[in-house]
Amino acid sequence: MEDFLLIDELLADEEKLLRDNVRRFVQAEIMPGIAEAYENAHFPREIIPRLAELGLFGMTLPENYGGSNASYLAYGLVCQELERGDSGIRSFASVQSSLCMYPIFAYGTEEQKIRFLPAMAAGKIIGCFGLTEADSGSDPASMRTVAKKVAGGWQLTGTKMWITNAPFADIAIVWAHTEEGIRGFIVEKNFKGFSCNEIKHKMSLRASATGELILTNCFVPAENYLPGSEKGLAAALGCLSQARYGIAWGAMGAAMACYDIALNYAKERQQFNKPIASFQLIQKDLVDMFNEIVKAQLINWRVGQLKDQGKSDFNMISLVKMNACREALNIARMARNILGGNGISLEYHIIRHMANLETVFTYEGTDNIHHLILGKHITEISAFS
Ligand code: TGC
Ligand code: FAD
Repeated sequence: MEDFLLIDELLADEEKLLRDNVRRFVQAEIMPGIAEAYENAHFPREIIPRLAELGLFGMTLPENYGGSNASYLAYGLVCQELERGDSGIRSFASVQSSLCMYPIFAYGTEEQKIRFLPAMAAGKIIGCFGLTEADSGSDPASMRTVAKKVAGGWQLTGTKMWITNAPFADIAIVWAHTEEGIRGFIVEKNFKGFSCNEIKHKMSLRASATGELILTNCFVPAENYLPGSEKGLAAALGCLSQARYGIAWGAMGAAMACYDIALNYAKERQQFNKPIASFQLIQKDLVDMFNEIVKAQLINWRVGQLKDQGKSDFNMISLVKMNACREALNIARMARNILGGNGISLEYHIIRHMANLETVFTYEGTDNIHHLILGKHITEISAFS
């Protein structure tokens, strides 16, 4: 995908350097094995130390917590390049950084930050984020998991569903109802009454491990409570804003991969004794894909710039997540069609991106939910229920 509107001129040298390093890493160390990992429904855990070495976990956090004070533009570019490889690889990094390290940094005690963040930045402690339940997805306020105050801490009971990284996570950021409202807890995998079942038979995000968390009178010591989560549901949703921002860039990474494959294929594939790229209807499809990628790159960049200036809000992030996921899914579908029968083979990667993007369209707030978040913003009327 060419830099049609010279976005590189809007990026700092260190942002471009990091982007190019991650792009090379994905090309050299992810692409060779990703089709097989996807087919075998396997997350390649051997890449975790390499992602840590590249400094990709908690990169926007201060250095004393294992981060590198990187910009949110840099974080967006990293998500774009990881997802140009596979949405499952980017999801792993999103959850570790935005959904697990971020709440400890934003809502945790100094002890929790020192204990967990540097180890998570090094990839030595892996996190997962337990908000969704089987009967509570778009409406997390209706969650049933409860945390009861007991001597020395809390007793958590409930289940969480569709939790990325859960099958091998060391800690889970679990959200539960308390008498004062929804609060966040750091639940460690060896806590009594805490277990996880892996979710099998996914036909999307197969190179990502997903699980169900089961908490049965699970004791969580007081020192594992996130005091800053007293904002209630807003605390959990604040983590989502972090992840959703990265997803807007990531989904476009998958879209760029699909566009590049389709453009090169269309210039090579001969039908009726000429390249299919010479047919008007194919050129129309390629231009429509190109057009949406160029537009998404600009709004993603602007929201990243505003986020770095502390001027972004969750409505802006809803818009870029909604736009990117919808357009990336359309682009993947159009690219799959350009490849004809070859488009359904994992060998050409597009069908894997297309299936993955169905998850990305749904998680972190479905397309409908982001329409309603923005609907509430422009009309000042909540239409969720
Ligand atoms: P509502 O009254 O709208 O909001 C309650 C309070 O929260 C505040 N708020 C936010 N704060 C920060 N960031 C956001 N994104 C926020 N959205 C809302 C809001 O200002 C309010 O604050 P206050 O101070 O007035 O109390 O609550 P509602 O129940 O009417 O609607 C909220 C709704 C529907 C927008 C929210 O529940 C929602 O976003 N639902 C979608 C659930 C979702 O996105 N789940 C994702 C789970 S995690 C996941 O999928 C990880 S996938 C792996 C990966 O990321 O790679
Ligand atoms: P529902 O909320 O039941 O929605 C079903 C349909 O109804 C959707 O089309 C939705 O848009 C629509 N709908 C719902 N409410 C409304 C409304 N008010 N108006 C109009 N339409 C509406 N969650 C986590 O907490 N942590 C994770 O790590 C995580 N990882 C995930 C990984 C994968 C692979 C998947 C598939 C999901 C993951 N999720 C995770 C869960 C994800 O966030 C939820 O699936 C998502 O929030 C949607 O909730 P739901 O699946 O219950 O669908």
